[in-house]
Amino acid sequence: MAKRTPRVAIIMGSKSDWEVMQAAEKALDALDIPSDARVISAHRTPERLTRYLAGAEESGIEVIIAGAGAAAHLAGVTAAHTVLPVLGVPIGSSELKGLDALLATVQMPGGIPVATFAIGKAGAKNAGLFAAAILARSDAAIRERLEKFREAQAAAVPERPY
Ligand code: RP5
Repeated sequence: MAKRTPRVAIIMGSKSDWEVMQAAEKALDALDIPSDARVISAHRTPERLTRYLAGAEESGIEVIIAGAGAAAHLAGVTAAHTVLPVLGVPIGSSELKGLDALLATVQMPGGIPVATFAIGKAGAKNAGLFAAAILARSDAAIRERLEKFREAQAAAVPERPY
């Protein structure tokens, strides 16, 4: 079967971030939304970043999820290069366990917004779901799948703790 055009990019500063960022891919897969995962570092591979972003929108990407740890500038630099929505996921890969990445991602000066999610896997999962919510505004099939996901999630919560 032909590979479908990815609508969401999942970029991350290092291969070591994939363990966390897979949660974004998993959330998108569950809603049947094709995504494209790439290792792109804002400081180690700056040219790869500009090249990828220059072609992203034209290739069909509508939302970019960017995960990075430590002095995490990937999401901010990405947002500087595109008007696509950028969802930042701080990763707890450093000695400061993600607090550094959280502050670096969330504290964008006014003018270039990055929507920032929780540190780690919960943040990656929610970034995937949020990307789906953005696409659902103009795609009724995704909206329906998102609503079904919420219903199933609610149904799986037991009413009693015992
Ligand atoms: C950041 O530094 C990456 O996003 C990663 O979280 C962290 C460590 O990267 P590696 O040294 O494991 O490649 O840029």
